[in-house]
Parts: sequence; structure tokens; C-alpha cells
Amino acid sequence: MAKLFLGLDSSTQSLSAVVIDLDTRKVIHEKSLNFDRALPHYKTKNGVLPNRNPLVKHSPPLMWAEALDLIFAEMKRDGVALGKILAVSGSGQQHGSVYFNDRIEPALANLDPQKTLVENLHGVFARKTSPIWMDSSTAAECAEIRRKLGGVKYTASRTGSDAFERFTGPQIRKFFKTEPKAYAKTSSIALVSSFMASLLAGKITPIDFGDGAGMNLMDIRNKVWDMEALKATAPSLKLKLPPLAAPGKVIGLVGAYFTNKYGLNPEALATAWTGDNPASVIGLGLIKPGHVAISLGTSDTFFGTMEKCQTDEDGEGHVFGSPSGGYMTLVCFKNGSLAREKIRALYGIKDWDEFGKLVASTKPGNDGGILLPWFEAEIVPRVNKPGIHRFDLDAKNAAANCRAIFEAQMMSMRLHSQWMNVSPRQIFATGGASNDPALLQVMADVMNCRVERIEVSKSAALGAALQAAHGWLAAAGKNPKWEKLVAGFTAPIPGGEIRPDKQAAKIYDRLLEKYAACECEALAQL
Ligand code: XUL
Repeated sequence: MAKLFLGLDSSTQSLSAVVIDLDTRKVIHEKSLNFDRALPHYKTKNGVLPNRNPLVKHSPPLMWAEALDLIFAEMKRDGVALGKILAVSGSGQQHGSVYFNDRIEPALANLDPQKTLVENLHGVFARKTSPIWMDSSTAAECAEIRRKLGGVKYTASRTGSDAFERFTGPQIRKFFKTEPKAYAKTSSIALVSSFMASLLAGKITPIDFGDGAGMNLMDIRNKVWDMEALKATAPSLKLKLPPLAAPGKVIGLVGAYFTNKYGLNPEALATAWTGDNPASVIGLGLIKPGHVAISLGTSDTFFGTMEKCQTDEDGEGHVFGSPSGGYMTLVCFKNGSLAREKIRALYGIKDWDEFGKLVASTKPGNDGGILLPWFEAEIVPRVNKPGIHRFDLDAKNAAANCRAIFEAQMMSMRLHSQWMNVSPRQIFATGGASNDPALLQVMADVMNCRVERIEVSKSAALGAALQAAHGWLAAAGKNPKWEKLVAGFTAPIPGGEIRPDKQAAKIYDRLLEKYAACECEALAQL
């Protein structure tokens, strides 16, 4: 019998599914559902609800639940062999949180397949909307938590990261401060990942070490709730949090709702879900330390695996648990694809091909022109007042601005990932913009490192499917090895390697100093 596993990824803009066949090492089905297009009645833009305050970014949790129904209905309609799936796992956009009252447990235990998930979840939320990772409205709460925990360095070494606006702890604290009655009525708090896992398993599921590390609430070294961090965040918080678990831990069988309604295998195992970044680490095959990936998605992220936990004293980067054991490092830049899209729109550039051609028509280093593309409040460096800044760059020159945005994004990555002390031997590029050779050449030159493109359009969902396979093999007592498990699924595109140009790399070594000075100047003005 074929060994089929399903991985789901609930990201900011879409829900994706990947089904793998472990024996043939093939992805046999993949599907993506864009929230804005598939579920327009939630009125989201890029998966986020409009808000008058540009720092507030919330999404409706019911939209994620409805998308889960829809994706299973579509897989059933497409004839996917749901009855043969052996285990299901998943990943979610990190940091986002879902708040329930005490009706959640009976609702999950009695999900009625005659109704939709939305109908089943009627009346279970203690907060209608979920703050997500793009939210930067909790600067005050971050300062309070950081102060109570003894400063940046201590907060980072304790929880894996300094207190960050989008992290779940500061978001919970804001909820407690601004809506104390609703907070008091909250009996349980989930992450996006554990919320979706709970729907699938029909019970409240644990938060895993990968996603749990993105909350400023978990003791990163011992992987337990950190009581001091919990106390610094909000009262009675321990009672509202589920237990922590290893990524991919088997938590039972997939619930009857899904087996009855969509014909999912009644013996399929349900596992704990993880964050999209930890799942991508697996989906990209980053098993060995020194392997680094740059993902050019809604946000741009720079990440890799790390054996021993080493935290960033300056508090810009993060350490999360990795599904393959050990840790992963990550630096997240919010102004990724959406910022590139804004530049494209600003100059009326018809498509990404033309954007790439304009970049290629200009010289490395852009004659010293620098653009800081903080269209949205930025995470790294921390910028709470959006705005773009140009230095020695003509705003009318479209080609120079296209090069400038990507050079700045890459120089910012190089500068702000130095704390990891990993000189990458090889960079794997992934995500939407990674199929543009001109952009990848800039990446190779700025990083002075070989770049290979991995064609895994849904690396998080693939990682989740592999996590499901790992959980199933472990439960069968087979002692699976990650290196063997990922092999064959994640090979870089043959012939797609891009080598750094020595001359260009030297130009960027020098330009990096100017870039750092421009950042300081712009930050001082804010
Ligand atoms: C990571 C982060 C983002 C989200 C995107 O810290 O905030 O990468 O996980 O979904």
C-alpha cells in the first residue's frame, strides 16, 4: 500500500495542502486556496482585515476554519485518495493567536459533520479576531515585558527572542490590558497552528516547541512554559495555555468530522502542528548546520539550523525549536514581497520579468544609491513609523529603484544576521521572487556565497507532510532519520546554481558600511 501523508499550511494569504507518497518520493497532489479570492465575504486584503490603525493587523479565525472545510471539499472533489492518508500534520503563520471561551472543548469534541466548521464554532470565541504576525501595535507591552524580564539580552536568552510586537506574549498582554473582561472569559489560547490542529483532532492540541518559541513565553533551553515570562505577561496565563510538545508529536487520530465528511482514513494519525518557518526548514531539507535559506515571501526570512541554542544579544533575531531536533535561527523582514510589489506599482512595471530586466540593466552597487523600503512598520531593524528613505538615489529612475530595493533587502539580511556566527556555505533561495535570476545574482553577490534555487513552491506544507511521515514512522517504532526522510523531495534545481561575481562582492563589502550608516541616519530621524 502506498504511504501517503498530508501536510497543510495555514499562512497569511492562503491555505495550502501537499500530499506526498513516501515510497516514490513524489508530491502527488498540491493545492492552494487564496483567502481573499476564495472567501471574499471576510473582506480581507492579503488575508488581513482592514483597520484604521496601520499598526494593527488582525485576521478572522473563522476564515481559517472555513478554508479548512473548503480545501478538504476540493481535495475530495479532485479525487485525492484521502482514505489512504496515514497521517496529517501542518504548519501555521507564526505568532498569531486565537482566543476561546469555555465552550471550545465540547464544541471540538462534538464537531457535527452535517454542519460546517463555522457553524460548529458558533459562540466559542472570546475574541472575534486574531492578531497576526504583521501586527506592530504592542510596543508598550514589549517594553513592559522586557523590563520585567531584565532587558533585551536576558529576554532573548530566556525565551529565544527579545520581546517583539508580533510575538504572542506581548499580544496577549495587550488583550489583557485593553479588554480585561474578555481576557478573564478566555479559557484557552491557541496559536494559528494549534487552532488548526485542534479542528483536525477534535480536541485542544499542544503548542509545539517550534511555534511555541515565537511567543516570548517558552523557556527556549528547557522547552517548558517559562513561569517568569508568563507572570510578566498576564495573570492566570498558565491555565489558559495548552501543554507544549515536540514538533510533529502524534496526538491521536484525525477527528470523525473529517473522516465522515470527506472520507479521510479513520486510522490516520493527527500530529501537533508547527510554525511555517520550522516546517520550511524541513521542507527545504535544511538538516545540516551551515545550510541557510532565504525565503522571499510575504515577508523575507533568513534562516538555518543550529545545533546548540545561541541567542542574539542585540535581540534582532530569533531562535525557534526545529522539527528535526535542535534549533533553528531566523531573522524576519516584514517588507518583503509586498514592498517589491509597491515599487513595481509605483513605476508602473508590467510584470516581474520586466522588473528583473530593469535590475539587470543597472550596475551592482547602484552608484551608491540606497533605498530603505519601510512601506510597512519594519521588524528588523525595528521601525514603527512606516516610510521609505532614499540616499543618493533619483526617485524618478525606475531601474535604479528596482535594483535599490533588492540590494537594500539583501544588505539588511547580511547585516542583521551576523549574530548567528554562521558563514553560509550554501544558500537555498525559495519563495515567489526566487525564480528571478537577476535578483538571485544580487543575493549571491551581496552574501558572497553560492546560491541554489529550490523549487518547492509550498515548502512549509511539504515540511508538514514530511513531519506527518516522521510522526507515523516513529509511532510504528521505525526510528526515522530526518536526513533520509527529506532526501529526494528537496533537491535544488539542476544547473540553477548562481555563483557570486568577485568584483560585485567587493563592491557590496564596501557598500554595506554605507548601508548601515543610512539605516542609522533614518532610524535617528524617526
Ligand atoms: C516569523 C514571522 C513570519 C511569519 C509568516 O517570525 O513572523 O515569517 O511566520 O507567516
